[in-house]
Amino acid sequence: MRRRDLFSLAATAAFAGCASAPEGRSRPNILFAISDDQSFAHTGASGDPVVRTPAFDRISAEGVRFEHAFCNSPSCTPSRGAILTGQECYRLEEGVNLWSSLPAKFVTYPDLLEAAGYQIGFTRKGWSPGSLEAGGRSRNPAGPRYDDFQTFYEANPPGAPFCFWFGSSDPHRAYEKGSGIASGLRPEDVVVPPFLPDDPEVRSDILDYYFEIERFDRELGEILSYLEERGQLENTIVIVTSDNGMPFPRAKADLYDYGARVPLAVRWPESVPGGRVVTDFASLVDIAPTILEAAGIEIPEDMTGRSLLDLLKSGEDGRVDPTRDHVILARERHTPWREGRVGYPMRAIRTDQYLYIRNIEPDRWPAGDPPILGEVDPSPTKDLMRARKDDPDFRRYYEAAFSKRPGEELYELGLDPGQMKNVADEAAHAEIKSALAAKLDQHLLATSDPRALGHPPTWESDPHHGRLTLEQRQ
Ligand SMILES: [Ca+2]
Repeated sequence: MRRRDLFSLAATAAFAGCASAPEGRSRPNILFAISDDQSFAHTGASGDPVVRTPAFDRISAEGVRFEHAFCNSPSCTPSRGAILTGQECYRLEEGVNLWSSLPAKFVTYPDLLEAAGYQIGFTRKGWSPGSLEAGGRSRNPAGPRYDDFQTFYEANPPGAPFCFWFGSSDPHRAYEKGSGIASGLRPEDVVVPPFLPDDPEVRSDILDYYFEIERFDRELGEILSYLEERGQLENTIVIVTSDNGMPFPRAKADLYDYGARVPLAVRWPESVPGGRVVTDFASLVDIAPTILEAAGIEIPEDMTGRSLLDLLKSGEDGRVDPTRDHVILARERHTPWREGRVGYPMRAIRTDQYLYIRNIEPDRWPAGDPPILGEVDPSPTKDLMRARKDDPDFRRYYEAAFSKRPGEELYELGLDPGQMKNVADEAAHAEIKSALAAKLDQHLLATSDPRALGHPPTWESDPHHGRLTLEQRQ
């Protein structure tokens, strides 16, 4: 626990154990809705001209939308582990890897809410993928599993506060090819990100991804309507985000914006003035302490995330807290499609103007060994980029996604928002590069990253609990 005096601890414990908060106000419900592989840019509220996300847009319009929200690691398991524990993925031992375990000693925010009298549950994709048993757990770290939100809600005693995790598997691949166009979405309206070739195949693939984002959003809308009909929506903190970015080359599993920057909006009309857009940097590590503070529960000392509650309550737009001017990103082993089944360790710092990435093992292939390049999910876009890699119009995109990278990368975002021109070796940027590296190291040391502390991690040899079939990665 944080070092606070005994009176404070006792008061908090008493509050947490009560059926209702002081002054007769009931404790807020929590609805955490998380899509799977959705980049920051792909919501209506953030300005995408094609994808339709009325439920996300409503949460944004009636709450706070974060312009600079980032997952901690752009890979399902470590991202979800960081959300649930409020700790950076490299603090979670084996939990830093995809298809790993989350050792039971790591307390999650649903556990703490349950101990304080909350009804907790999740549906579909909670902490995942990985092995519960290998972590010494008998249930998902997100709580008991339910078929859907309605079943969970109806099983609860009337009036009991709840905390529910709605984990959609959209827009994770595989997609039904052509589903986006078949649903009426227009390929000519797609904004192709600057790191992908502008080709009809890519545009159609992006529309299939949008089709699934829209499905997630519709289901979120149904849950919001259900709560509204029961008079519960106003006392529910609704948080909507994603675990990592779009499943395309140079996006998911990479630390560039389309891999690590995610949508995030929070609505809580009782306490949070709505209609705001904030530019403060928020990490999904901050979600757990935010929820605990809103519920009046003491934040454990080993939660390294910082509560967003003051910011949410501030009523201000733009940069509310000047210290929230950067975020730290990390990755270890996503898929092990390399000789020796090792990962591709990276750390990064993202500020308003720069993205600085440190590739710890630059002799390895970032997207996995050729020719499988198994770090990148199979897709029509990946197939196209591989098939036409010798075409001058495609070569640079192929190189950016699949080739080896130097030990350091630096992107100047004002000139290069697509993060395609590495200026790490340019003398003009030497000073800022070293300042960013120092700031990154400071954070890694302060949060006990084993790599920063010089403790040889076992991550490279930790078990992979999933199946590894070649067909899955081609
Ligand atoms: Ca994911």
